[in-house]
Amino acid sequence: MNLKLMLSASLLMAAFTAFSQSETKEKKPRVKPTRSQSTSASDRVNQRDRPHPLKPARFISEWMTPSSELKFNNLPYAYNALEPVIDSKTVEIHYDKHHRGYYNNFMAAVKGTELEKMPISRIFANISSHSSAVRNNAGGFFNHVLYWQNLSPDGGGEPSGELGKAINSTFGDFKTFSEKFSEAGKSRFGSGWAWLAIDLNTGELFITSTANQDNPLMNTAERRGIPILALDVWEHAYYLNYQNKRADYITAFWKKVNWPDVEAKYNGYKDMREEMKK
Ligand code: MN3
Repeated sequence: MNLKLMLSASLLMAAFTAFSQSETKEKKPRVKPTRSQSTSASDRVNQRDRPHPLKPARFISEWMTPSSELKFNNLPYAYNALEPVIDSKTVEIHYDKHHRGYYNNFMAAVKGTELEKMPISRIFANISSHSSAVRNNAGGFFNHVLYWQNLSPDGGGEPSGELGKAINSTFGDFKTFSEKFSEAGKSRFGSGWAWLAIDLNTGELFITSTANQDNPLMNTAERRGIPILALDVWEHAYYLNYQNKRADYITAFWKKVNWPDVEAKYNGYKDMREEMKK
């Protein structure tokens, strides 16, 4: 073996060793805990380290943790950050009173029950066998997390990448999609939500709406899917600014949609359909 060859071989070996070590380091905290270990001290540390929600591969794991470990996360922006589309007072009451209330009531509803050790996605998959307190508050908590993440002070425009392509191939073009989605929100009678979701069986995108705090992950939904874009059409989401004019709120909503987040959810969730069915 000549010197040059030896040198490159040892360089290669050093690079490989460094790579293996970084792989080991990276992977260690991600080992899925067994149920009996799920409340250990090290898991609680991992919960505190929960990464930023916009990173889909990591974000997804949040819903795979037992319900008792879910946190009421900070709003990703200031109360006034969505003005003039959604006014500061509405965001404050909506996040700090309504959303927090759902979170607290959900935690209280699962406390001491087997649901405490269940990921919220699994609770949704069997929601028809749970109490209305669990259904309303688990939904209320989860749906609002999506809603806040789906909005951004720098939002608006149109999605690009894989999501943009999927929207065009499913609905024809973005305009047709946004009209159909808006219509789902406008025509929802009473309180509820409009959704863009990934069909749990086919992987196709679809638009749907649900009443109250239901969502498409629930086994009671008329078409089951993983929601990636949520629009809250309860009056508490818009009444201070828009009064009875829900249509105006929906028109303005598009100016604040956080497409990078919706796209990240699409890319992250589309291969998780089997897991979410359980
Ligand atoms: Mn709401």
